[in-house]
Amino acid sequence: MRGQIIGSSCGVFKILTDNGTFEGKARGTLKAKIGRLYVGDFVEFNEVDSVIESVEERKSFLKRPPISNIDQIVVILSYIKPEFSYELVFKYLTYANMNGIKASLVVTKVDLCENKADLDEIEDTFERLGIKTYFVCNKTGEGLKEVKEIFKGKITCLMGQSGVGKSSLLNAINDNYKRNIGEYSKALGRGKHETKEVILLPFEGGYIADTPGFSSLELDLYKEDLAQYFPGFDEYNKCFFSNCLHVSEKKCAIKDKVDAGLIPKKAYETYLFLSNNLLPRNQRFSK
Ligand SMILES: Nc1nc2c(ncn2[C@@H]2O[C@H](COP(=O)(O)OP(=O)(O)O)[C@@H](O)[C@H]2O)c(=O)[nH]1
Ligand SMILES: [Mg+2]
Ligand SMILES: [Zn+2]
Repeated sequence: MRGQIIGSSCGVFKILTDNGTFEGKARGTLKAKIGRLYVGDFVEFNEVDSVIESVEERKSFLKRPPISNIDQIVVILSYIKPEFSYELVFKYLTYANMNGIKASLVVTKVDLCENKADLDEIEDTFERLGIKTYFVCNKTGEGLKEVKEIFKGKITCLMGQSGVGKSSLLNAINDNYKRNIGEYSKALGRGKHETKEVILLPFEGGYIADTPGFSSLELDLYKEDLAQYFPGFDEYNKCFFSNCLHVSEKKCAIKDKVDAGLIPKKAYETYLFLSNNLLPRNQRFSK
């Protein structure tokens, strides 16, 4: 019987089928053949032996958080606690592009914002890159109606550091989820009692994945390849020098677009920062 893995714990998978939810392991020979199974995998489940016999080809796959077959990523950051970071958003969006997955942005804890201009700047920056931003307060429910719309009928992966309010947002849109909420702790710099596993929660014809937060995300990219995946850069990536890194080269189409106001300054500054932290392809010869 066909089903989808919606949870996993120590090698035991939770599989949702048309006949209900089952628990089972992967057949040994399957593990040897294809390696790990992931939340999101569509599988053939054998109810008699309670084992997964086979896995369908994955439509998409993310390494971090480990999940397959998602349709979209919703990047979540809080306005504060932990503080909003353009660098982190651009990293997540670049990561989404590297995996060919569409992304949107949710900013939580807007109730703690005393400077609305900050929110306007966030909205404007990402709107110009074709990315919609939603502002929410999980405590009052403000802004959640719009966010719910994007979840309908899709498999969505929530992505964000711990403490930003992923679990709170899920509880606010459906109080049956009963996700554990962590205290954001300044001492630890992260939320406590955080979500430990990837889990798919059914929502209006789709699923939403609650995922453990991670504080750092390393982009597995060479410096030369960043612009190809950086949000909003690809369409303008037609510089005079074919190996242009868009830093100080002449006749750079990206820099022209920044000057013309077509690429937001924040985006370009963040590009330079991220680029600075990536190694060039030939670096192994340079030292
Ligand atoms: N003021 C405020 N606090 C929030 C909001 N959303 C979440 N929190 C708090 O942030 C902390 C971390 O929330 P949690 O949902 O566990 O974050 P997660 O680690 O991303 O799942 C908890 O103390 C929540 O009560 C919000 O919109 N406004
Ligand atoms: Mg959580
Ligand atoms: Zn250039």
